[in-house]
Amino acid sequence: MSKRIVTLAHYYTQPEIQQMADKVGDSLELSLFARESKADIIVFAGVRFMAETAKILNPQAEVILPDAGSTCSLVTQTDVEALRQWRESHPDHVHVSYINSSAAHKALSDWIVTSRNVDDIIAHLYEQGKKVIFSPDRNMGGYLNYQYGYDMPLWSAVCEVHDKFNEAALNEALEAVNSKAYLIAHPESPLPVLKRAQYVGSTSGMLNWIKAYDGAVSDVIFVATEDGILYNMRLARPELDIRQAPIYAGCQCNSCPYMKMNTIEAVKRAQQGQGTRIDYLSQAEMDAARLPIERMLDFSQ
Ligand code: CIZ
Ligand code: SF4
Repeated sequence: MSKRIVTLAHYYTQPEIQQMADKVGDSLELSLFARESKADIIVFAGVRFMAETAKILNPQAEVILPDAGSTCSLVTQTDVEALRQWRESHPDHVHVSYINSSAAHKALSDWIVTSRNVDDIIAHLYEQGKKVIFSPDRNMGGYLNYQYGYDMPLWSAVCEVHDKFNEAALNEALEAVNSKAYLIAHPESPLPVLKRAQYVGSTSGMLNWIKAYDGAVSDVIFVATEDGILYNMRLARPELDIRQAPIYAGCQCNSCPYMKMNTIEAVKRAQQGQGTRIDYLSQAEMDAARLPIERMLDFSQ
């Protein structure tokens, strides 16, 4: 019997890759899809931590990452041994980690969160009187501390893509618009940018915001996130003036180099069984990483 193959693509991959996929989504949607999938082979056109999450949630499946180099700066900026020590230096805190983290990192966490459920999960922990440490994204953690008055100690890694959005360039771009201008932003962006935003939310949250937009079509909507999602936004609302937020004056050109390693050729090769197999995680590591992910999925249901 031939093997069943399913191809998943993240919103940040190029449009041609998204068109080749059986399912397109953000990291949470793709993880949930991978967990329920009956496929023998999952080709994950995304980055390594996402493919690892799929393997952890569906260990029966063979998970293939098209390009071995598709990492994420939140992962490469985090030394897992240093993280272990940081966690041990806060023995009375709950360790909440963003899903953009390696399997080894997740295995050192009490809860995993995504940008969609992070507000609710941390509020739930504070309501229970818990103390929380947050890793790895210091922009996201800093925004939560600012927004809700928390005092979470933060790990210090950033998304090298979102961290580039720049307040001064943004102010200039907003002022240059004659009609009304909006800003929607992903919480991986720097705090001064987030403070200017009308909406701060996850990849899917921003897409839904665009879908529900009922203002004038002459308005300009700036989006502070990776450029891949603009394709889906324009597909959903072609009549709107949607622009990527600038990273310096005149440059609306911010994309994730790791996501873009998913070329058409690499994805086609992966569909033929070639690429990086996520087969290097030990059973113990997968079991330890699954616990905090399942905790999040149970909470979100
Ligand atoms: O990798 C990222 O920056 C994001 C926002 C992923 C996701 O889908 O939430
Ligand atoms: Fe990582 Fe940023 Fe790329 Fe997302 S956009 S995969 S957080 S480097």
